[in-house]
Amino acid sequence: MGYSFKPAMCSVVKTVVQALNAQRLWQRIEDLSCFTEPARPWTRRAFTPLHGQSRVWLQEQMQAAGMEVRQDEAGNLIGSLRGRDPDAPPVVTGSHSDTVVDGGRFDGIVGVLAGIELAHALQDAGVQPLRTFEVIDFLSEEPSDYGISCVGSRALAGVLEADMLASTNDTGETLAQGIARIGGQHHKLDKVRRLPGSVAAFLELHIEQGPVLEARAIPVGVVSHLVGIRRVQITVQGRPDHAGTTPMDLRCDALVAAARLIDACYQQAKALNQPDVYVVATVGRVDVQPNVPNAVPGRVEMVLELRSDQESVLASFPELLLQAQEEKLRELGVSLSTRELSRAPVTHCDPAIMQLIRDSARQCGYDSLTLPSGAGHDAVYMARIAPMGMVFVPCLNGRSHCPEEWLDIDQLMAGTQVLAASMMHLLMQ
Ligand code: HGY
Ligand code: MN
Ligand code: MN
Repeated sequence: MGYSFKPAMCSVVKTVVQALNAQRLWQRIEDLSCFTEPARPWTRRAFTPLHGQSRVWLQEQMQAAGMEVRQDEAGNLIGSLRGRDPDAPPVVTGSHSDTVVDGGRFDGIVGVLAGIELAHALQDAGVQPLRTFEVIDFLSEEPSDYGISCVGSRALAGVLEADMLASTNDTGETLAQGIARIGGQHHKLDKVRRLPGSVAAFLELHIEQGPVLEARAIPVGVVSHLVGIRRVQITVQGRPDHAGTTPMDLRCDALVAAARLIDACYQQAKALNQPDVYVVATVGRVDVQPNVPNAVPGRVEMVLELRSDQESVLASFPELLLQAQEEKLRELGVSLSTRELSRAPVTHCDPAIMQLIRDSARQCGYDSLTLPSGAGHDAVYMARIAPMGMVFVPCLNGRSHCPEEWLDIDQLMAGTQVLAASMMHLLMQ
């Protein structure tokens, strides 16, 4: 999609950007952060009653901003402001309001609330754009308890596959049942699917979740591409035994084997990094059975998460790792099985949208920096159906997925103004 800066537009863009209300936006950040597990701020997991309650509040905020609100069959909460031309494909923004466990108050949340703030500013300024404007709170961007992330945006892109819907959480409930439990209809996902061309453009505002913008003291990031992410479940099958009576050389200790695999994974990822090759590998989830002090661990289930900007690394890393460790694991008397949970390719942002964000940042008086995203986002799936761009804002010490996650109101407003200006240029042509 092309666009051009037209002076006449700039005056309308300026009117709407000036109608953005920092206090109203910041109050919404604070109000939404109240929906957390009290003992673990900030934890608001998708598919929980707490997330459901926060969605009721979010719906009220979208309505207060003049939006019509619905939940689609995949559990996405969608606010829309009708444009003058109902037939023109909408311009969409959004992100996610669910968190990781012990997460922050800004990851995902700033993108949803900044979108609502733009709708509110349009209403306050009495501006009805040519195109319909949509704000989406995507369901479960964070890896859900079923092991699947970006549930709502995958559904919208038509890639929430049957095997994913059959994935289960610890209670044995499937993702499909979880979607039904929160009011979705997993057997009607065809109604959710948006075809390429049905959305004019998608933009997402997000905290960088990394250190670059803060270190360079630049207020706005223009994302160039997002790393590919591959998640593989590895099951190490040993033999549970009495911890006191089983001699060391007769054990099949699944956790010792898993520990060796995890260290090998760490070393392999470190070795692959080059100035122009980004590779990170993490085993952040480990379930040990029977997980008691006086029994030799008989079974370990863990998730290897790999991220890289190189498709060749994404394609081969787990296989190379297991191949290299095969002999050592055999000596430990354990067996391995793997199951691919998900795989997202390296995703490039639309060059015209990137330039629009740069131009909008300049129009709003901000320097910007082009940089990649090491984090995954719903924008990866929206890029399958529309020209996509992302606006980053700095976060304190580059930290995220932790309670220390923070950005200040001015940093948030800079990103919101640039998102709003960029969206306005797209909404008006
Ligand atoms: O894990 C991620 O990259 C994102 O923050 N959910
Ligand atoms: Mn996250
Ligand atoms: Mn996020």
